[in-house]
This record gives sequence, C-alpha cells and structure tokens, in this order.
Amino acid sequence: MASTSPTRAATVSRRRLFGWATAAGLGLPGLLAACTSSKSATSAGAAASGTGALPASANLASLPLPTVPPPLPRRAATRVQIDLETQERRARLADGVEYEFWTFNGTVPGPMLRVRAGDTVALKLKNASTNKMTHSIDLHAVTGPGGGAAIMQVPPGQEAAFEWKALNPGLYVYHCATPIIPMHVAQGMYGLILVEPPEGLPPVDREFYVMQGDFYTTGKNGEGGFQSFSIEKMLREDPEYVVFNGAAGALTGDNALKAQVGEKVRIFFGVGGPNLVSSFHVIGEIFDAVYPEGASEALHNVQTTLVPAGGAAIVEFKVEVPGTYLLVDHSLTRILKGAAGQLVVTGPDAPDIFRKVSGDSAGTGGH
Ligand SMILES: [Cu+2]
Repeated sequence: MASTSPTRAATVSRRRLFGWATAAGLGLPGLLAACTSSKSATSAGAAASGTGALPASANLASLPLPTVPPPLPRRAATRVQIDLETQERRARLADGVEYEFWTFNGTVPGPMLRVRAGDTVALKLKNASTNKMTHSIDLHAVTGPGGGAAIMQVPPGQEAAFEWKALNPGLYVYHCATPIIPMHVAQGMYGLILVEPPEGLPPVDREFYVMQGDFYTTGKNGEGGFQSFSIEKMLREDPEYVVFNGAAGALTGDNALKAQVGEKVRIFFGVGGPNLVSSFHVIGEIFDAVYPEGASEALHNVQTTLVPAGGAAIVEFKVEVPGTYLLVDHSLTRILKGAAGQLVVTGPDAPDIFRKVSGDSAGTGGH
C-alpha cells in the first residue's frame, strides 16, 4: 500500500463509493451485492488496481460471529462465573479491507452475556500475552466505580477479577475502558449483557444479537489492504465504515438472520459507537414492542428506535410475510458505509397482508 499515492487512492475510493451509490439506486439486489460479505478478499494491492474491483485472496476472513445464549432455565438468583479474554487480531472489515480489531473473546461484538437480576457475577478478565495493549472492562450493568474499569486494568499476559451484584434488570453495553477509551471501542471492544428480570423475558421463537459500530480507517471507504486506525477521523467523528457485527455484510447471505413465517423474533440491538447513535429500523417491518434503551417498560408499534452510543434496545416483532428484510440505521447514508443486515423470512405467502395487484416492477428497492 505504500506505493499507492494519496491522489490515486482518493480516485479509487470515489469510484468505489460511486459504485456503491449506483448499486443502491438500482435497488435492493444491487445494494446487497455491494454490502455482502465474500469472506475472501485481498489484504493488499486492491486500491492499486484502479478499477474498484477487489481481487480475491484466500486468507482474509471476517471474525467469527457471537451467538445468543439461551434464556436462563432458572428463576432463582445465584453466583455466576464469567471468563473473558481480550484478543487483538487482524480480520476483514469490508471486502478487501483488513483492520486490527481489539476484541473480547475474538468476536465483534464480544460475547453476549446473560445473567439474572440478583445474581452475583464473578468476572475474570484475561489479557492475552500476545497483545500489545492494556485492556479493561466497564459494564454498564455494574453498580460501582467505572463499572469495573477502575479496578480491572489488565496489562498483556495478566488477568484480574472482580465480583458485582446485578441490581437492575435491562440490556446493557459493556466495553473496554482503557485510555484512549474511544480508540479501544473503535477497534471493536464492546458487547451486550442482558440482566433478565426475575420472571425472565416473555418467550419468543428466535433471538438475535446485533451491535452497530463506527470504524475509522486511514484509507477512505473501499480503499483496500490493511487499514490502520485514524485518530484524526475519530476525533472528527467521521467514520469510513459503519457496520453491524464487526464487518460490512457480516449479517447477510449465509449469515443473515433467519426466521419462519408466523414466528416471533427478538433482536438485542446495541450500539458500541464510539461516536454515532443509531436510528435502528427493519425495512418492511414494524416493531410490535420496543424496550427503548433496554428499559423495563415496552413501547408498542414502533417504526424506528433511536439507540444511543453506549446504549441498547430490545425489539420484538412477529414475521407474517415471507421475504428478505433489511436491518438498517435509518441515517441511510450509512448503508453505503456497510450498515445493512438481512432478515430472511421463509414460509407461505400471506396475500391477505401483502400482495401485488398490478404493475411490472423491475426493482425491489426498500426506500
Ligand atoms: Cu482495550
């Protein structure tokens, strides 16, 4: 990449962005083609091709995706042991774009944690000896100094532990809180912890875990190869990428969320940031219930819910009509920066709810 001049890189980047914008104008299929993960792209030389097309490489994969732990089978409070390890690793941020992620347990977001209000949580944080940086954890579910970060700064090769009692039910963000804190967050160091209320959450058919984050690369959006972190862009709050679950297209194609007609789905949605808030929306669906900011009381019949940086929401809806639904931040320009996921619903048509009457639409644009 050192041989790519700034002018050359800028030209390629504009082409790349223009290509994405054109794809968006063509409607959903083109848009998804632009945003879908190939999981096989180059880590070098892409911008120098001058075409905007990114040559394939076999060894640039996205980080693995975290799963949703099942609802707790117990309703009594207890003592829970949670072990986390901070890991620094390079992986795919977008097609042809490699980035150094700093992670909890090797995923972005980090593992979703699930405890019950009243539980005493014993949390051990290990910092892998191969890491360069000190890391830590601040859980918004904690009542105590720094959410734990005041006593949990862990140098490479060491570990620390603390205990805390989960006093308040809700859905909370956790993140690294080692200076420069937003830099650690911008490398991917965040996740969600659900503190179930004593009675648990109402049962649903499917639960999903999605977190939005903004990423600040030295190169412009679409500029290939390894991209280092840009503190200048972070300070300007001007990200090159805004993505769900750590990479453009991470929740599309084979990794799309999947449900059957008639099922009730729940999405645990959080925003790691470090800077942007999210206007979370599922194109073609209405949230039957939203627990805004992870609160205990639900709102009903919501189109778009605003989720703060360092905040979360639980959204629930029944899927009645088969098709592909896009998860977006309805600050829609961010789709072009990677913020699009898919929910694929399969099952019988429901013409009483949704059907075509006439016309010859060639496109399937969502908005
Ligand atoms: Cu950190």
